[in-house]
Amino acid sequence: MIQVDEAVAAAELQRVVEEVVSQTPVFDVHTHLYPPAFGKLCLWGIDELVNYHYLIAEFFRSSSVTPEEFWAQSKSGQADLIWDALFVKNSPLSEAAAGVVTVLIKLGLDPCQPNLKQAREYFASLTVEQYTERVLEIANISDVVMTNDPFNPAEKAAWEGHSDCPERFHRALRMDPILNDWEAAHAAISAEGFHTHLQLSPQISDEVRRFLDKWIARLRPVYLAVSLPYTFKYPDDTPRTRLIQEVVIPTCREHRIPFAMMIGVSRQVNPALHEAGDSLGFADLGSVERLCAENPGVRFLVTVLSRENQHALCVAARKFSNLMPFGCWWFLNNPSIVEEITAERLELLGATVIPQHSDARILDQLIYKWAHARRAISRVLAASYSRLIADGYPLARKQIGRDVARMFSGNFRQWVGLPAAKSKLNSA
Ligand code: RAT
Ligand code: ZN
Repeated sequence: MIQVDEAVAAAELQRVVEEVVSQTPVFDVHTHLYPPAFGKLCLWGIDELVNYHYLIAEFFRSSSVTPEEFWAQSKSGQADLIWDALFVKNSPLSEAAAGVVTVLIKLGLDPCQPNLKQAREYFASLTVEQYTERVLEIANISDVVMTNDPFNPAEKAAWEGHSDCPERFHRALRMDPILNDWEAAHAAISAEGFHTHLQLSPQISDEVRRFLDKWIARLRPVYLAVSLPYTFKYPDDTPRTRLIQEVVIPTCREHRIPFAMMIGVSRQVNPALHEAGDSLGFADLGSVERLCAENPGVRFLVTVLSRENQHALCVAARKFSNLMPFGCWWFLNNPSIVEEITAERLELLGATVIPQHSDARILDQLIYKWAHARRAISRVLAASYSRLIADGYPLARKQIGRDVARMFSGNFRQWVGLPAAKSKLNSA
């Protein structure tokens, strides 16, 4: 029973919510980061930060440099071009550009320099180990989930060389080729000594399961993951449906690992932009509902890329308690859309969601992605609580702490079977 004398006053609400949100550590459930021991796979520093593919796409809108000319440059040459076009000759208004400004300011650097000299000197003075600790501390992140792709030769070599990974860098087994390009997956899996064939059969499914079992033993992943096109349909008569039914779902069941689906990509609509050339489309969320209905014992983590799919995802989650919506993905990770989606989720699902993930590819991005996410989430939470207070509800600070801790780490920990985190917050 809440005592009225511990209730948060309306005038204090925004400040209290911001304080709780900034002090609550985050478990970042989807990133593309690696710990320092992974060498070249671990991306950090100003040249990587400015070369983020979100910024590369924006660069071509503000420069007459062609993609061919751009890709012919060295990484630092590319960063110089982007800095000049997006930060010197233009104001950094977009979310990806504003993010770089946030990172520089939080590190004590000047975001208005005419070139990258100052920033390069700063990063040259640090080790990646020191910097990793610093970033996780500034961003107040307890844990991150990596994206571990056994079909990527560099990643495969890293795991075969050393599987030493700090516990706070959790693994996620990404299996896009298996579900999106069976021909390529078959070639890679058979090259590892498994007896697969292009023509699927129960024996081939068993071999693919053995391949996944091997990688599960090596990575101990918190979930299996795939990015699916917006045309994804389940069931259909492609190898994907059969592989979901005969390989992925039984593997998730046996190992008690959730299945994460990221749905809505339209790959390479402009291949000249390389990684920056993907777009999105509206997906059929009836497919998600059918999977959840058929497999009540399997937990699904789902994020969708189209803004127009967000409401249907919330409604699906109301019907299926084995469905956990997560994050505002990629083109949705902009403050106005994060606020809109978070409000929609709170209204339809309360605190039973994972409001955001960073998708950081470069370590430094954790600083801005989480500073901006915390700002957007605080606004939406404060608005929801203020309506309760206006109606006479005595809201306690510890309730705010409990809700935020749940959304920032508790829901995910529970979903993937990790023990609850010890609270660092004084919730009184
Ligand atoms: O957000 C991104 O950086 C995308 O390029 C993708 O990596 C996406 O997040 C994915 O995991 O496929
Ligand atoms: Zn991603």
